[in-house]
Amino acid sequence: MYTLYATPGPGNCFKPFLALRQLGLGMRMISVDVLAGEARAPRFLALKPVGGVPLLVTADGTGLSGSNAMLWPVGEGSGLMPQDALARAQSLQWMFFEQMKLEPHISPARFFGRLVPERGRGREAEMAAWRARGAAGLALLEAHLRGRDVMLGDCYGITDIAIFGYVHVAEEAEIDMRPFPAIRSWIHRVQQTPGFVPLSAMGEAAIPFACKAGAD
Ligand SMILES: N[C@@H](CCC(=O)N[C@@H](CS)C(=O)NCC(=O)O)C(=O)O
Repeated sequence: MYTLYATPGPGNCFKPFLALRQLGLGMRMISVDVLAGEARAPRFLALKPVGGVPLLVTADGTGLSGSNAMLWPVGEGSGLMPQDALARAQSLQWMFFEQMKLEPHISPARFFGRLVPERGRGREAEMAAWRARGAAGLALLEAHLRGRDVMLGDCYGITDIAIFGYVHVAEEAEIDMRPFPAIRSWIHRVQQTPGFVPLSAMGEAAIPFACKAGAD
């Protein structure tokens, strides 16, 4: 049984959630209110010293940071895993790409533009820069996905999940997706994979962090 500390909303939190759901693995989700500062509260930092969500705690009590890193133990032994050393290296290559070229730009543009617009006021220049950098990353992804059904090899897997987390909500960051037809088709294919659940499903069965134990 895994415990996932996450906020329903961020693509980073959705990645392990989607993988756990698609594999039918036991999961208890604790909802952390990042806007209220819960991901920086002493009680949370005792679990994850670097702060922030998501945090995945394995059955033996090991805490894991890094949404893409979480996909490895969750996927191990399943058909979602890249099979050989080269494929694993390629998977890591795309996960690092996601954390450098996509997530740091799509995430804040979506957060300040769509999710919490009152915090985005006065940040128009930054927003434009995030959108431009996000679009530049998506152009590289578009070139990779042209002529492919999935990110790597012939099978949907953890690399697709890592990339999907933010790419499927790039429109919510007000990034124009019209120049990226291969990405749009791939998003549709991911949404048809067995056991797929949308990001909105994260709110359904979550236990609020504030109710899990005593107040700080
Ligand atoms: N690289 C990390 C990024 C984690 C991250 O930036 N988390 C954000 C939400 S997406 C957060 O918790 N922000 C609030 C905070 O750090 O207090 C990952 O992939 O998990």
